Amino acid sequence: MKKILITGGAGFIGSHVVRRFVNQYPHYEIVNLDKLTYAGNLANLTDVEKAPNYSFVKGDIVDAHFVNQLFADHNFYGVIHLAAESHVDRSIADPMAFVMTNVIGTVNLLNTARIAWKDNMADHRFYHVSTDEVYGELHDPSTFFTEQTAYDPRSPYSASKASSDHFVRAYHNTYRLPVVVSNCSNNYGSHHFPEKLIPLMIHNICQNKPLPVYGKGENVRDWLFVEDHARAIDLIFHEGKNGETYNIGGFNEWKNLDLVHLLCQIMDQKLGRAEGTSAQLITYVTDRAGHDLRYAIDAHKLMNELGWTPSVTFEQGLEKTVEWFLANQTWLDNVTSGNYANYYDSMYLNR
Ligand code: NAD
Ligand code: TDX
Repeated sequence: MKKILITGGAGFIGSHVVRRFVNQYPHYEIVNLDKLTYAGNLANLTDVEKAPNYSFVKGDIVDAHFVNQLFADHNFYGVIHLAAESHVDRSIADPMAFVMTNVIGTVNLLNTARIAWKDNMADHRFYHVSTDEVYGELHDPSTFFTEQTAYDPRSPYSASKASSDHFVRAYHNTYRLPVVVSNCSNNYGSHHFPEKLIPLMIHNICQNKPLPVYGKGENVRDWLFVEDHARAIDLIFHEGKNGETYNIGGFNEWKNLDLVHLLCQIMDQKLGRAEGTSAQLITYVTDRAGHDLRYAIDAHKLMNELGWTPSVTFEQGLEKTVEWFLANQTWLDNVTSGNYANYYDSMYLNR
């Protein structure tokens, strides 16, 4: 049994990665390490929590003593590192939380792994999951972010992720730590925390609340279905070349305002409302400070070298996503009221 540590496995993307690895690889033992911040929710993993090859550990990647002890207790073959503070607006309000988890937490994991693996470094793998935001913003509509694009982070969130990416590559160069890095575009799908654009809009449409569009809604994002990201992570973890970076994206660019209109249309149909009802909730609000204009990923390296392609169209992925949110109102109510914080106590402390 190979033991794999997945950090941030109770979050949005992490829970999809944990689910995939637990189900696809019964011969791996998956250890999910998560601090359970506001964004971490064990209810994201109810379908796999009793699997014999899955276990959960509550802890903070910033705590060096704790991380050292975890590596001493388990002989990890590999790490898939997703734990992070992930919301740009929160990084503007509280940058230090992003420095602590995204930078210090990542360096803690790197340090511990290099010491634990020093006698047989080549037999291991450290996978760092990162974002397209490290490349900055694009203005010319014909350009895309490639793996060669120079870093130009412009928000505290992207600066902290860029810093962590640099540390990961520095550990590869300096200590020969066997790393792979991926930089992915905006994800969407089930279990997405409703502070991010798509789940926030779905939630507010259901509740008949205003739909806050920042600025004029002209900023462009490149959207990828979260299960396709998890599939790419699986492929890169197993077949990616040591020391390499892979960009992941869906070639699926949308202006925010167009996307919100599309969601309003889908939701009107699903909720049996007259066409145009939900769009009346659109409200223009003050723009995000330093709001990046456009992100767009060139994913050709991943497609050509490892044979990855997205499995669903945006229409299919969005349909599945909306249906999941409508069928899981309790999940949405719990995360918006904070009730899920009690879930850990009932599942893990009282049994
Ligand atoms: P998320 O905010 O939904 O989940 C983050 C998880 O990390 C949570 O479960 C949280 O409890 C945990 N965590 C936070 N601080 C921790 C700490 N100090 N110690 C241990 N656990 C901690 O984030 P997400 O959207 O699932 O993103 C996961 C990763 O993917 C992040 O590294 C993010 O930068 C990257 N990413 C996200 C997107 C996206 O669109 N969401 C796109 C590209 C890359
Ligand atoms: O209420 C809103 N109104 C609005 O217009 C929110 C929450 C967002 N927006 C805009 C800002 C962005 O242009 O929508 C776009 C998407 O915003 P977010 O969902 O906050 O995502 P973004 O800032 O693009 O970052 C996301 O993609 C890359 C993730 O949150 C990051 O973790 C990931 O690395």
